[in-house]
Amino acid sequence: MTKTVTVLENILNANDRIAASNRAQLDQADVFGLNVMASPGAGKTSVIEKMIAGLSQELRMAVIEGDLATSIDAERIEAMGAEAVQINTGGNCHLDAVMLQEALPHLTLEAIDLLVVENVGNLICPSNFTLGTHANVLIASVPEGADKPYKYPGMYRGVEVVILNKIDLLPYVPFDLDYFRQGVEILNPGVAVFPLSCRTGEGVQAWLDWVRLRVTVSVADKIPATRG
Ligand SMILES: Nc1nc2c(ncn2[C@@H]2O[C@H](COP(=O)(O)OP(=O)(O)O)[C@@H](O)[C@H]2O)c(=O)[nH]1
Ligand SMILES: [Mg+2]
Repeated sequence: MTKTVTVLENILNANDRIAASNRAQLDQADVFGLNVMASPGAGKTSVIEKMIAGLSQELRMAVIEGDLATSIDAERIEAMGAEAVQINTGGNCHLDAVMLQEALPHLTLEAIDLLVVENVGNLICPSNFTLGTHANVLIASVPEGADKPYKYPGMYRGVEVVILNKIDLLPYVPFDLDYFRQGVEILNPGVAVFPLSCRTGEGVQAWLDWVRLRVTVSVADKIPATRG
């Protein structure tokens, strides 16, 4: 009789267990973790740079950068004045919970309120691997085309927020915003969508407001209720 080995399922179960332990570490230190996913070049690092510029007066931020190779993005983050840890996946197309587990000891979690994880640029694999962060963000961008929600449903289903970056290019690049929004809404009803431009700054404030609120609510959730 043929034996079937469910390798992928076992890998994902093991990943989830480590993700749970990562989450426990973050919770213990009152750190809110954000997993930022997108295709290469959509503007992940640019959005994180805007977050550092706009939020670091109020929130202590650190960034974990996931890339196949190089520390180019970590250097960009450090140039903005935030602490950065680079993970090189050596060919892997996504971060997984073990990689985050190995990166966390390089940070002083007690000195951080918001940990942003820039995942490897890819619209398929990262959505299959939980990291232990508290929210998943997907950054789409105008030049990629409005059909991406329909083509990459797994990614669009598994996120709490969708950013549409590079709206400064809308006058120059064909992009049907309604078609895009419809696709997002079908896959992920009610998901927050933030159209913005890192280039002009348009829409960035609304995104920063969401982050600020989300971090505050998360911390407030953990404060034990007082008895009257
Ligand atoms: N026109 C335009 N270009 C942008 C915008 N945001 C980022 N870019 C450019 O897009 C390219 C990729 O950005 P980057 O943040 O490195 O993307 P990542 O690979 O997803 O981290 C860079 O050349 C950025 O300058 C934007 O809002 N408008
Ligand atoms: Mg980047």
